[in-house]
Order: sequence, then structure tokens, then C-alpha cells
Amino acid sequence: MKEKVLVIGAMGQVGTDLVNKLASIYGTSNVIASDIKSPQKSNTFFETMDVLDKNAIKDVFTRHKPTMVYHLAAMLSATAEKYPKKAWELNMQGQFNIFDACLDHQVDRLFWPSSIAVFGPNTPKILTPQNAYCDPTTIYGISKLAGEQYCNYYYKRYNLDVRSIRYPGLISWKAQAGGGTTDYAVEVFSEIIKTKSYSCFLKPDTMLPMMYMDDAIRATIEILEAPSVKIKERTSYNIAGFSFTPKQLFDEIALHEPAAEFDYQTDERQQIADSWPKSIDDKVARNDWSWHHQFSLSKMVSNMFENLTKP
Ligand code: AKB
Repeated sequence: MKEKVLVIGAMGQVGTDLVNKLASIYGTSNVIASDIKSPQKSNTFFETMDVLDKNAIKDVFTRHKPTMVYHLAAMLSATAEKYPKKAWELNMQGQFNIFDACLDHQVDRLFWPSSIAVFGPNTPKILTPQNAYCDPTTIYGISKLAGEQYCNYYYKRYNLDVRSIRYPGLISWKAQAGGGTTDYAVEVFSEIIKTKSYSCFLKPDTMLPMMYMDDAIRATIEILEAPSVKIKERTSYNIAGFSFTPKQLFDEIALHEPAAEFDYQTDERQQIADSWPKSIDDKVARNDWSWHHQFSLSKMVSNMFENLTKP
């Protein structure tokens, strides 16, 4: 069957890379990108759509008849703490609207992203297991934890084939991150290349689980392409790349830019980071759908410099 793929939240950090990759797999004319804001240019069809506007959603689904949907639109941890009610509405109501549209329009498969933010201060911090105790303290984490259960509910009750992974912090060069607690690990590259200095909003020893975007995109596509029987976890899967502290990342960056200078001015994001795991155990995803990461910290840093300094 010919796939039609709809990516919602296509202009965000994940969406930007995902749309390009999907276009190379399914063909540009079979990918529809959508976001609340319009891009200056787009290689694929583009639809401006607000996930809180049910009529607009119905219109897009009716015209394009997607067979696969990636619903990425959400407010991330740091911005969500500034606007908790708005974040709850966007993350939850947006999810309800898209899930219902997928049911109404008989979408075959749906991807919905969760996050390491579902974990909280009482979750084991080292190699956090798949089914660890979750007590998130951010509104973003609470919305993701509720959203995971909603995925499971829609799968069991309505047979909606929704699949999910818990993203760690994601590092990419095509698009900036926006509104997250792990954003320092993206911002630092452009700042060092531009100004040779970077002031970090987390303490030097704050270890967090991270992943290079190439691995994250591969995981996102692989989980949706896996045969349905392999997807046994219908809430969301832990996936891991590597973990590092700001100091470890900056030491690696200094190998590429010896003149780089770093300092630390912590803000409210430190508290969020302190509530999250330091590393993730992803053996369930490895066993169920053969997930494996490819990028290490040093390979990621080299790749970032290579791409960001290309003439
Ligand atoms: C954030 O920092 O909010 C995100 C995430 C870990 O989900 N990058």
C-alpha cells in the first residue's frame, strides 16, 4: 500500500530532520508537513494547522488521507513551567484531537513522543528501567506520563496502533532546540562557533541522558515501521544514546575549538534537570524491536562541528 505520511509539529527540532528523512523514504509527494506557523519554504506539501483547532484538523485529514501520522507538537519542559495551563492544554487537548482524528480517518499507525521527563525525583537515577516508578514534578512530565497512559488506552480500547518512545535530550544541527532543559547541549555549538564562549544554565556536573538526532530519527522511523506484534509496550519505550555532564561535553568541544571558554550561570532549569535520570536502561526496546544507538559523545561532537562549519 502506498503510504501518505503526515508530520504534525514539522518545524520543531525533531520535525525538521524527520520530514527530510521521511521524504527520502516515501517520496516528497507522499509527505505532508504541518505546523502552527508557516515556513519560508518547504520541500513537501505544507499545511498550517493548530492542533487545538478540530475543524482545521478534520480538513487536513480529509484532504490528505494520511496512513501514518507523527504527532510531535508539544510545549517542552522549561517553557511549560512558565505557562503551565497553556502547556497542559496544548499537550493534552492536542493529543486528544489528533488521536480522535486518527481514529475517525482510519490511520494505520501513529507516533507520539514521550520523554525522560516522565521520571521524577524518586525514580532510580542510574540506568532507569523501563517500568520505573514515575513521579514527575514538571507539568511537561505530568502531561507526558498521562499521554503515555492515553496511548495505551487508545490501543487497548480502540485498537489505534499508536507507538511511542521516551526521548532523552536531543542534539541536532539543522534546527535549534526550543524551550527544553537539555537545550544547552544544542545551543553551545552555535555559540562556540560564533563567539568562542558559552554560559551554561546547568551546573558542570549535571549528568543527563542524551542522543544525537540521527539516532533519534532512526528510532522514530524504526518503531513505526516495526511489525505490530513486536511492539509489546504500548505506553512508551525507554531508548538511550549516551549520558554526559556539561563539563564532559565542553571538554570534548574544546578538542575541536581550543579557544572555547565556558562558564556556568544556573537558572530554574537546574531544578528540572536534577529531577531527571542520569542514564536510561533501554534493553526492552533493544529486545522488542531491535533498537540500537550508533553515536557516541565524541562521534556526535565531531559530526556537529563538521556540519556546522561546512562552507
Ligand atoms: C526537554 O528538555 O524538555 C526535552 C525533553 C528531555 O523532553 N528535551
